[in-house]
Amino acid sequence: AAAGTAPAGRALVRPPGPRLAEGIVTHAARRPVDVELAARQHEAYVTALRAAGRRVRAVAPADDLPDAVFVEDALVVCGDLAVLGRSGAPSRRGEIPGAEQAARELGLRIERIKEPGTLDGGDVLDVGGTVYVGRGARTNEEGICQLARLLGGRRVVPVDVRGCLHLKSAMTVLPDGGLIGVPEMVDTSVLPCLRVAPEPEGAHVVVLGPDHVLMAASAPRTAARLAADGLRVTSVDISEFEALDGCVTCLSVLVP
Ligand code: CIR
Repeated sequence: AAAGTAPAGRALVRPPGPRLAEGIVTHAARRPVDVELAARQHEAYVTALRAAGRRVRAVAPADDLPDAVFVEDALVVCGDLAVLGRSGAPSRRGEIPGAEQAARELGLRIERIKEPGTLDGGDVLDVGGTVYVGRGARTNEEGICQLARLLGGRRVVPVDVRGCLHLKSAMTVLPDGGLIGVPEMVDTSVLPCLRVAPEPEGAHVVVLGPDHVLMAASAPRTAARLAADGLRVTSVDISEFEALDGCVTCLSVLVP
């Protein structure tokens, strides 16, 4: 790559299946999900990743598993290590074998969270120096301890989350390493400063490059603020996934 343009790397996605509308809903208001619209939204999401230079690999579809499209929850990738999760929601554990296969095909080392540990990838926010891990309905203390052991020397900080599904429902990281999110949903006493997103959907940012982020179209005020700060913001409509408590981060796993 030319100076200053590190290769963008890869991304794992998993196409939505025919039973998507049966996915778990905990926080959103239950409403019908348009499966065909969801498929088109997913394609546009993949197009946005590709446009940013990501090589996108699809995990084999899992048509019987409504929530499989939220591939981020099945595995955590740190460098050349993939840690397979074990969701606090038993109905999501069937997603692991397909995720494991994809991680093997990428040549990653495989480890796994074991009973009685639970962990969803949506609870793991790697900001470089520190890995924040949400403690809540999907990820327990034992799961966090197992992850910390597997990550060796990394600094792992548990963060209690409330009123949302995962840590990354409440906060994510900006390209400069700063946190952005909803302070009421996380225990801010264990965090450095958290930039307040002007709307809850603005808590969800995928870093596509040193000055480029991907966000949901449902966060226009946050997008405008970040653009005013000089970031390039790509927005995608993911309404059908938001109806199932999903957000932009959970539809992919970025792999170096
Ligand atoms: C679930 O409740 O498990 C799915 N309906 C949504 C998962 C969203 N995942 C994420 O934000 N990491």
